[in-house]
Amino acid sequence: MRISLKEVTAETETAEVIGWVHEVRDLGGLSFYILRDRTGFLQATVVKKKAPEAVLEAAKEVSRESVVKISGTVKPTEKAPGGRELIPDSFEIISKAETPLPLDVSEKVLAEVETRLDNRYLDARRPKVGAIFQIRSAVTHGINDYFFNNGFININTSKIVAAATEGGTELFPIAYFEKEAFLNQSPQLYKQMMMAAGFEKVFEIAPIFRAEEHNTTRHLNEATSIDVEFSFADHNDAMDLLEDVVIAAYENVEKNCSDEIATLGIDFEIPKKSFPRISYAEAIDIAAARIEEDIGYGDDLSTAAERAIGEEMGVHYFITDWPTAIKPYYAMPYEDEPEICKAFDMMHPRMELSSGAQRVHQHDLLVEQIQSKGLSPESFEFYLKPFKYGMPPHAGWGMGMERLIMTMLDLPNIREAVLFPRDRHRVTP
Ligand code: ATP
Ligand code: AMO
Repeated sequence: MRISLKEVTAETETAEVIGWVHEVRDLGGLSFYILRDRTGFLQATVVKKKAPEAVLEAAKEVSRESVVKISGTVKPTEKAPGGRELIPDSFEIISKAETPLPLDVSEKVLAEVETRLDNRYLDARRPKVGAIFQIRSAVTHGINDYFFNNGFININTSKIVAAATEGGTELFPIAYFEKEAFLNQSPQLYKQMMMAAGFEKVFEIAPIFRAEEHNTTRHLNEATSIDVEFSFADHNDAMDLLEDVVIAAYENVEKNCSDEIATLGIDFEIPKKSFPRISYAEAIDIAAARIEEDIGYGDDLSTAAERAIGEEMGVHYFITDWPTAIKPYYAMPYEDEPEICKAFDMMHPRMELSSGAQRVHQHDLLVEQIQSKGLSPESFEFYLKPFKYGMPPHAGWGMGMERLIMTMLDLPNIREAVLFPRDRHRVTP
């Protein structure tokens, strides 16, 4: 029976394995085949004078990245990776790889990102790339577990919608029979409507679509958003929950991905509660003192400003109490100071990771806020109606999965954190 390469140890007597041929080294009388699967490497050693004829034939014919099935005896040796080698009795080429390869999987230095993404199936064979997606899977698992263990209901909302939710970024229009329709920028309106439905605590991990014009290393046109909404909660509860979810994600990676962390060679530290919280006004003061740029109260935080504040604040921190004017209409203004709202961003020195807020739950105030953003309440009718028939107070946030992974693993480009990125120039593979 086939076992994984990691399961073959120096104590194993015989083994049958299937893997890709990562490297071939022919020393004349001896040849080495470094096999690879998702669990690791194993050296198969063919001694020309001793090997059966059929083994010699297959070994001669095989090319790198072919899939092979080898069975034989295992011997301990200091000279091979993992302290053992496999001496084949049988060597079968299951699927031969053509030469030359579009991308050299064994090369230590990664190729250009475009070449890698064009050949993602080969790129993802590299242990360093595979490790990112094993870790991403553990992050999803840890976050799902956290939500399920804490009474949240998993929901799925439509990605085909009739209106924008997040002002600012552009929408992707789609051909939808006779109607005007778009790809959803955020499940914002739908998760809030489920508060009116009495679901109390909901979450969704799903794609969001944003027609970001520019190609940057932290924007995608299709991203994965971790969205949450819960009732009888304010912005402080939402920030507490966000801290717990981020920590749960890191903890699950630490628990299950020690090999992958070692493969990536990164420092991995679980963030500690509580993340510092500063107001927007304090953040502006920090930025103004540190950067050349002219920056004042009421301005959006530029990338340079975010960096400067990050230097002062450390790895994860919150910026709270934003001017109502620069946050979306659904953010709740303070009763006694309505020009400031109960919105927050969770930051990392490299970028924003999440935005959230306590929401406006009063129908008339919401209409007013929609109008004050220059939007028309008529186009939000389906959203506004639930606010007339018993909408509880509620809060929530959205966090970009790729940005979480990118900052967790110190990846230089957000494209590294998604299997098949969509950007301005890329819709394939
Ligand atoms: P989000 O848009 O999801 O809130 P973000 O990190 O994109 O998150 P923004 O408020 O859009 O945050 O942008 C923060 C700053 O980053 C902007 O002031 C701008 O300087 C820069 N920026 C944002 N989007 C782009 C872009 N598409 N291209 C270049 N720079 C951008
Ligand atoms: P916001 O627009 O800030 O808020 O988005 C939330 C988070 O989603 C991620 N994100 C992106 N990641 C990669 N590429 C993009 N183009 C992109 N756009 C957004 C970021 C960002 O912090 N409805 C609110 C959330 C809420 O209040 O619940 C919203 O969408 O990590």
